[in-house]
Amino acid sequence: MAPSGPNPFGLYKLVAVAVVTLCSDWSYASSSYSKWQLLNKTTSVKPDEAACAAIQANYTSANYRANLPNAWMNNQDEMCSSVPLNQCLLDNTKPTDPLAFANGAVCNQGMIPPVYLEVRSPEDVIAAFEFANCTGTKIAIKNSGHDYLTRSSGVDRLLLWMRSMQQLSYNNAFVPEGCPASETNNAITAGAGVNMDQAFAFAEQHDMTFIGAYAATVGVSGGWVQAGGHSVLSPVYGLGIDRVLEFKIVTPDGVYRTANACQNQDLFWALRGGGGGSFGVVLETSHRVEPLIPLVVAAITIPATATTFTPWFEIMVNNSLTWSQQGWGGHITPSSLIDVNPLLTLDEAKESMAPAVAFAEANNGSVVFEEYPSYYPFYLKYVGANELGVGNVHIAGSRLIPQSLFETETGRSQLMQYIQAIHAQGSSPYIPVVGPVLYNYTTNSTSATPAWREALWELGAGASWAWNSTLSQRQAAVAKLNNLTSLVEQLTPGGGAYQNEASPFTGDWQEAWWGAENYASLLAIKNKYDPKGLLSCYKCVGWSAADETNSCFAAFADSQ
Ligand SMILES: Cc1cc2nc3c(=O)[nH]c(=O)nc-3n(C[C@H](O)[C@H](O)[C@H](O)COP(=O)(O)OP(=O)(O)OC[C@H]3O[C@@H](n4cnc5c(N)ncnc54)[C@H](O)[C@@H]3O)c2cc1C
Ligand SMILES: *[C@@H]1O[C@H](CO)[C@@H](O)[C@H](O)[C@H]1NC(C)=O
Ligand SMILES: *[C@@H]1O[C@H](CO)[C@@H](O)[C@H](O)[C@H]1NC(C)=O
Ligand SMILES: *[C@@H]1O[C@H](CO)[C@@H](O)[C@H](O)[C@H]1NC(C)=O
Ligand SMILES: *[C@@H]1O[C@H](CO)[C@@H](O)[C@H](O)[C@H]1NC(C)=O
Ligand SMILES: *[C@@H]1O[C@H](CO)[C@@H](O)[C@H](O)[C@H]1NC(C)=O
Ligand SMILES: *[C@@H]1O[C@H](CO)[C@@H](O)[C@H](O)[C@H]1NC(C)=O
Ligand SMILES: *[C@@H]1O[C@H](CO)[C@@H](O)[C@H](O)[C@H]1NC(C)=O
Ligand SMILES: *[C@@H]1O[C@H](CO)[C@@H](O)[C@H](O)[C@H]1NC(C)=O
Ligand SMILES: CC(=O)N[C@H]1CO[C@H](CO)[C@@H](O)[C@@H]1O
Repeated sequence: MAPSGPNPFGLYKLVAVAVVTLCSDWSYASSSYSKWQLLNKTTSVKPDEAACAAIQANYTSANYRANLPNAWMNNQDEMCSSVPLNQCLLDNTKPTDPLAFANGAVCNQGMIPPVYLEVRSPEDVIAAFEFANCTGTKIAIKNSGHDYLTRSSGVDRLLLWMRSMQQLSYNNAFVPEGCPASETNNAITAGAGVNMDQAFAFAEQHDMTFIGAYAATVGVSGGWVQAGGHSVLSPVYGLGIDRVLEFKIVTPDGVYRTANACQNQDLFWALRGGGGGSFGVVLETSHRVEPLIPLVVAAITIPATATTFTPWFEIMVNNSLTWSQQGWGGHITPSSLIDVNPLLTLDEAKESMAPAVAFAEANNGSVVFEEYPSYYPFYLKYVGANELGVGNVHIAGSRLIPQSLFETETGRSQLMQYIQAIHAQGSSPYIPVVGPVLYNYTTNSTSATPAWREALWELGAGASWAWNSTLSQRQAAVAKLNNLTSLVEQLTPGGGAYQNEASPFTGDWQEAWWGAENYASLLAIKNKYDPKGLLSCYKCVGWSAADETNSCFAAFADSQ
């Protein structure tokens, strides 16, 4: 087998695309497409040793994976989790381990689409939708490949790869097309292939701040901004969905549209929280940016031990409400708190964090307070060093935790019990403190779950399984995750979850990720622009029980 990317099977590139008007014109392309699919079983080729070595050396590099059409960050997007033989992975703990590729090791296509199209213009997307409409092929859209829920890959889909859409511009008098000329904004407009690292650097060059994710290679225009989009600055400056001003998009009916507050408003609302890969292919997004923001950073670490776990988290739970109201945002782990604050002075910051500092000092921890003139140098020092690892299976499983739980002693003690339950299962709590607590939200301006507007923390536990695990090992990991998910759901009745980082096995996903009312409106908008369901992804708007049965998570459905 010939590796041509981290999935050693690779995938085939669709080169020339012409805009045609009759379905019969697609019959040749359609028959070639089925030939490509068949190649997965019949082709045996000589290994390209240099290509294999490069993949092995970079197997756990997010940057390497972000630049390939056939690599995703987490293995569940590449393997078919329900069918352990339907995958083609290396041993991520040791990518040179021959167990993965020698002596009859399996190499199957998994969830990786057999064919991709590198999108360079709206016309490419229009042609792809015609092909899909005429041949019944479903389309998947991939940008950076960070999705935890397998929504940017898919068995037998035609993959549209967005990474080549690299334009970036800054406008200090941006007016969304068709809006009153008086409504000007500082805005950055990014092509669909631009990632966070590029937007952060570009904004800084223009003395501006882009409010973005805590990861260098998450995309600016894809699943992040279309589903929610949190930042450590969200407590003060809001979510990605709050800050986006305009989308340029090709909808599945083949029309290139502009969606903003003044035209295609239904689509604009749906794209602000409805989720990626659902309403069309976004070619470009424009985002409100802020002037350079001076920040205070608190980086407090402790050597985590069996005895520090509970008192450390008690301090976090007891103080988080006050901290958020003072403008802090960041991440908490059993051994660290790394927070930024754009509102406090250095002295105020030290006073505010005193309980955590005292605990760290009493437990051999380290305490650093720093002032930065802007976000970018903070990003360079802290984000790369604290990013989550990739190249493995990582299933997310979080829920949004409302401020109200932190307000009462009962609520705080319930939260502590849940955090201890995560610990007891051998997992580590995942806690981005990113609720838009101080952001002045306009009612129903976005379609994500209204639970965001009450949220202080995102909290949860993930799940994982080894690259070569058996189905029963995978099912056991999902059963543990489901137990934790039901506990946190009981803690937050009527609440919600951030779809991008929620458990894929959430039972009432429509309710949890959007709320019943938003879901009904989103479904109507989906049916208006994509009546044939040419775009279909796992638990995206319009997903059905029949789709579930055919999905690569089917073997986990009955454990919900
Ligand atoms: C290491 C890591 C760190 C993360 N950090 C954060 C964080 O700090 N804040 C946060 O909010 N989230 C974070 N996430 C979650 C992240 O927001 C989601 O994984 C998100 O879906 C990534 O979007 P993407 O476009 O980069 O990825 P992809 O996997 O390429 O796409 C995700 C979804 O968007 C769709 N999509 C992509 N491009 C387009 C397009 N041009 N038009 C239409 N649909 C499109 C895809 O079809 C898919 O449904 C993180 C995830 C990882 C793995
Ligand atoms: C891949 O890994 C090799 C060896 O570590 C390194 O020299 C090379 O720069 C990497 N390539 C990419 C594209 O990251
Ligand atoms: C979609 O496909 C149908 C046949 O299923 C065809 O009649 C119609 O013209 C196609 N529409 C477009 C926009 O290609
Ligand atoms: C929110 O706005 C959308 C889009 O305009 C609309 O379809 C929906 O009905 C609104 N929901 C509520 C509760 O007002
Ligand atoms: C946290 O607050 C509770 C009361 O709500 C108190 O019992 C506990 O001692 C506090 N813990 C710490 C470490 O401050
Ligand atoms: C701190 O470290 C010292 C030296 O390693 C050790 O003797 C001491 O017990 C530690 N204290 C705590 C509270 O962990
Ligand atoms: C919040 O928005 C409302 C209406 O848009 C405005 O009247 C109010 O002053 C704003 N509050 C803050 C703190 O910006
Ligand atoms: C899976 O791979 C590991 C090495 O990463 C190996 O030790 C283990 O035996 C393998 N398990 C199975 C079931 O093959
Ligand atoms: C899940 O919880 C149930 C009931 O609380 C328990 O019986 C079961 O063993 C748990 N399963 C796992 C995998 O932890
Ligand atoms: C393992 C695998 O994915 N095999 C697929 C190869 O392509 C054919 C034709 O589409 C499928 O039927 C197989 O399932």
